[in-house]
Amino acid sequence: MAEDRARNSKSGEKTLIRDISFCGVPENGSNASMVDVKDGKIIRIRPMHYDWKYDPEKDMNPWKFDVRGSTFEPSMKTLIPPYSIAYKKRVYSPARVRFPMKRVDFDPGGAPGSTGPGGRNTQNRGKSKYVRISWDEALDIISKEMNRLKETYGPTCLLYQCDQHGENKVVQACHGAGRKLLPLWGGYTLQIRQPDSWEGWWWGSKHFWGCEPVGQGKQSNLLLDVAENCELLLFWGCDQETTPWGWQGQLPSRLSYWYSELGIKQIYVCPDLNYAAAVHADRWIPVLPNTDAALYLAITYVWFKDGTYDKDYLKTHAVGVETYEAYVMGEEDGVAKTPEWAATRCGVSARVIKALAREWASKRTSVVIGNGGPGIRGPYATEPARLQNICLAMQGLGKPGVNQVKMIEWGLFDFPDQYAQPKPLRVPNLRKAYTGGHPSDKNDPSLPKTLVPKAILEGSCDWWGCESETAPREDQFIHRFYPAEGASKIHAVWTDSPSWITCWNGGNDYVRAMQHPDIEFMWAQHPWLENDALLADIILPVNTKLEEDDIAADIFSGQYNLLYPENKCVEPLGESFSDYEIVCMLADKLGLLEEYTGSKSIPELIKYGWETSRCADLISWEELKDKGYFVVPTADGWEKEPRGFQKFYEDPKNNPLTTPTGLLEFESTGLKEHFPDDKERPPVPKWIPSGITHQETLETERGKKYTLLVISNHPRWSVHSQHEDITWLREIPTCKIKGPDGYQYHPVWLHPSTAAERGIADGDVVSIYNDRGTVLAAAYVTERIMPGVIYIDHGAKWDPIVPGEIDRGGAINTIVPRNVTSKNAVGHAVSGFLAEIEKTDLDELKRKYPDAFNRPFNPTAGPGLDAVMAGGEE
Ligand SMILES: Nc1nc2c(c(=O)[nH]1)N[C@H]1C(S)=C(S)[C@@H](COP(=O)(O)OP(=O)(O)OC[C@H]3O[C@@H](n4cnc5c(=O)[nH]c(N)nc54)[C@H](O)[C@@H]3O)O[C@H]1N2
Ligand SMILES: Nc1nc2c(c(=O)[nH]1)N[C@H]1C(S)=C(S)[C@@H](COP(=O)(O)OP(=O)(O)OC[C@H]3O[C@@H](n4cnc5c(=O)[nH]c(N)nc54)[C@H](O)[C@@H]3O)O[C@H]1N2
Ligand SMILES: [Mo]
Repeated sequence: MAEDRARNSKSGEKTLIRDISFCGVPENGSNASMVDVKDGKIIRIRPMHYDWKYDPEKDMNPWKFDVRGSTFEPSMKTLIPPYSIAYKKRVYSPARVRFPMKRVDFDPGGAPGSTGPGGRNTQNRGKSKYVRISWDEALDIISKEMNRLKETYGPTCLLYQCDQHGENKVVQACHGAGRKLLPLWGGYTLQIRQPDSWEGWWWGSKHFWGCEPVGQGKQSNLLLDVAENCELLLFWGCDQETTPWGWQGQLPSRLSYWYSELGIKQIYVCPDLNYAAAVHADRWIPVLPNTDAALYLAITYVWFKDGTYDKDYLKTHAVGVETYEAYVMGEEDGVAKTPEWAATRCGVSARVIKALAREWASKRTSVVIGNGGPGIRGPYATEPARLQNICLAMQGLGKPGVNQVKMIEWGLFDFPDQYAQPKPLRVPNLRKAYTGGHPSDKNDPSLPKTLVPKAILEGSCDWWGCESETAPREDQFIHRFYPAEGASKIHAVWTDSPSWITCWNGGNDYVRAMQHPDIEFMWAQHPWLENDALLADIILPVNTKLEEDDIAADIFSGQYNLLYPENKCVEPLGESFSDYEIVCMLADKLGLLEEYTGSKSIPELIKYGWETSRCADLISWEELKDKGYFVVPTADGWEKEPRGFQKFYEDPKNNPLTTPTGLLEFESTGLKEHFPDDKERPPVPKWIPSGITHQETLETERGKKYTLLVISNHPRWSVHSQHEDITWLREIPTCKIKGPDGYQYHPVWLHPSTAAERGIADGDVVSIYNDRGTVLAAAYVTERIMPGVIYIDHGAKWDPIVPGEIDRGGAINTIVPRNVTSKNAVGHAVSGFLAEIEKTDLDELKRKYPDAFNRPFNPTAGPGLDAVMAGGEE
C-alpha cells in the first residue's frame, strides 16, 4: 500500500483527487481520478489507487466472488474511462467560452418580433456571430429582460431548461441552480427531464411489472447470480465495452471476460456487431432496428407451441396470459406470430429464431442490458420493452439465473440512486448539499422536454403524465396542457443544458422554435460554445469542475464507494465561474442573494455535504480533509441481499409488484381502464409497424422513399454531446474521418452492399436525409453492420450549413422523429427510423452555401471560438 501510490508525481507537482465523471447527478460519481498539476496547469490525469491511504484488509473489507472454482475481485485502482484520462483536453478546449458574449444583431431595446438594425432578430439565431461584453452588462441585460417579461406576461413565460447529464458537481451544480432562485423571483415554467434512458421500460414495463420508479428490473446482487447460476446470457441491445465508459468505468468489461472463463455462453442481439460483441460474443444475431417486438413475439410463439415455458409459475405470478396467447397464436387477429411471420419483419431467419427460442427455454438464461439500447428509445418503444419482460416471465422471472441484468451502473450491489434507502451497504449521498434542482421536486407549470418545439411552434399541446422523471405509474393517467390554466405561453428561454439539438427528438424543430419571434429572449450558461448555445442572445462562461472546489461521492464504479472533498486544480479559465456562482450573481442583481443562498458560503456547503452524506459517523471532517478521501468498507453479508426478483419468485403474495394486481400483467389493468382503445399502446403488447404517430418501418409508404433504417447508439467516443473536443480520440476512424476538404466528419457505418448499391466508397462524404432534413457524415464501410441499416452515434456537435435544414457536424438528432413514443406516451423516439443516403457533391454545396463553409461552428474542424466572434473581437 502506501505513499508510493503517488509515485508518478514528479517534483514540483501536486496531486489532487477528482471525480471526473459525466452523469451530472450529485452522488453518482463513478471512478476517482488523480490529477497532477504543475505551475497552475494540468499535467496528466490517471487512475486513483484505493489503497493510497488505506489498508485494504484492515479498512476496506474487500468483496469477492468465489464461483465455479474461480475468483473475481475488485481492482485496487479505479477503472477510469478514456474520457477521464483525456479530460485536460476538455478543460483547455479551444471551444471554451471565456467571457460573456452577446449575439451581434440582438438589441434588447428592440420590440418583440423586430428585425433589422435595433431589432431582436430572432430569425438569425444560429446564424449570427457574437461580441464580447462585460459580466456587468450581461447580468444587466438578463435581469432587466426577466423583469420586463414578468411584467408583460407573468413569470411563467420563462422556460427553464436545466437538467440532464454533465460534469458531476454537487455544491457547484452543473444544472438547475436557478430552480431555487426562480420561485423566489415569482415563478417559471420548468422543462421536465424525462425517462430518456428507459422510455420503453417507463411507458411500457411499469404497466407490466411495476418496478417503480423507473420500470427496469430490480438489480441487487445480480452479477453474482449470473456467475453462480446462468448458462446463457442474451445481450439484447447492450454494449458493455462502450456505455460503461460514460457511467461506470471498466468493471463490466472485466466481468464479461470472467463470465466467458466460467463457460457462460454470450449471445448478442443487435443490428451492429458492437464493440462488446466484437470481443465477447459466442454468437451475433443481427436484427433490424426497432423490430425486436416481432422477434420476441415469435419466440413466445415457439414456446406456446412446444409447451416449453413455466406454466405453473404463470398461474401464481401472472394475469392476462390467455389474452396474450390468443394474440400470439393468431386467434385474435387471424395472424399467427410464427418465426416465418417475424423473419420478414425483423431480418432474422425463421431457423435462427426457432433455435434461439429453444436454446433460451433449455438453459438458465438472463437478458443483459445497459439501459436497453436505442431499441427502447424508438417509435413505440413500449412494445419491445414489455415483450422482453414477457419472455423473461414465461421462463420464471426471479428464479436463480433468470433475470433482467443491467450491466452498466448498478448490477453489482443495488440501484443506489433510485433506491437510496439506507442499506447495510453505506452509499454516500450528497443530495442535501446539492444546489441544483432535483427531478422529483415538483413545479407547476411544466412542459415535457420532448414537447418544447411543438408547444412553441403550434402554440398549444396536451399530454399524459410527466410530472417528473421519477413519477409513479399512475401519473401516466393524468392529462396536462400547455399553456396550463392561469399560466403564460413561453416567451423566454434560459438554458444551462444546451444540447437539445444534438440529443433530443426532431432537433431541427427545436432550431425553428428558438428562431420563432415569440421567443423574445434566450440566454445560455455553458463551458463550451456549441449546439443550442449558438442560438442564444447572451452566453455566460461556466468553468469546468477542475477549476472549482466541491465534494464528491463515487458510488457507480461497482468496486468501492468513496467520499472526498475536491480541491480546485487550476484557476478558472478566462472570466468563467461555476453555475452556482453565476446564479448567485444573478440573484444579487435581482436583490435576492441572501434569500437564495440562505447565507451559506460555498465552503460551508461543502462541509454540509459531508455532514449529510450518511458517512459522517464513519469519518470526521478533519480526518477526511487530511486523508483526502474515505473508502466505505463493504458491508458484511452483502451477498445475502435478495437477488433481482427473487422474493417475488419465491412468494408473490407477500412480495407483490407495484402493478394494480401485484402480479405480472400480460394484459395491463391500468392501460385497459384508461386507454382501452389505444392502438399505439394497447393493453396487451403488440407488433405496431405504423400508426398515427409514426411511419418509420419498411412496411410503410415512407419506407419506399427512405429505404434504410437508422440506429444511433450512445457514442463510443463521447458521452452524448460531451468530449468531442478530445483531439486524441479523433485519430480513431470510428470517431472522426477526415473528408477531402480536411473537415473531420462524423462516421456513418454502412454494409458494403448498401454502399455499393449507392456508389459510395469508404471515406466518402455522404448526405443522410429524410423529410426532416439532411446530415453530412463520412462513410465507414464495414460488415459489422447489417445490410439495409446505417449506424451513426448521436451527440456530434451541430455545425449548421442551413440551421434547421442541413447540418455538417453529424448531429443526427436533427432528423430523428419529431413525434413522441406514441399517442399517449411522451417519451422521445430517437433511433430506429427511416432515412436515405447518397454521396455528397461537396463542391456544389460549397458553391450554394459559401458563408456556411467559411464559418464552421464545430471546433472539431479547428477554429474554435474565433469562428463565431464578429471581426476583430478576441
Ligand atoms: N439519437 C439518439 N439520441 C439520444 C439517445 C439515443 O440513444 N439516440 N439517448 C438519449 C439519452 S438516454 C440521454 S440520457 C440523452 C442525453 O442528453 P443530454 O443529457 O442532453 O446530454 P449531455 O450532452 O451529456 O449533457 C447535457 C449538457 O450539459 C452540458 N454540461 C456538462 N457539464 C456542465 C456544467 O458543468 N455546466 C453546464 N451549464 N453545462 C454542462 C453538456 O455540455 C451538454 O450541453 O440523449 C438522448 N438522445
Ligand atoms: N460512452 C458512453 N457511455 C454512456 C453514454 C454515452 O453517451 N457514451 N450514455 C450513458 C447513458 S445516459 C445511457 S442511458 C446509457 C445507455 O446504455 P445503452 O442503452 O446500453 O446503450 P446504447 O448505446 O443506447 O445501446 C446499446 C446497444 O444497443 C444496440 N442496438 C441499437 N439499436 C437496436 C435495436 O433496435 N435492437 C437491438 N436489439 N439492439 C439495438 C447497439 O448494438 C448498441 O450498441 O449509456 C451511458 N453510458
Ligand atoms: Mo440516458
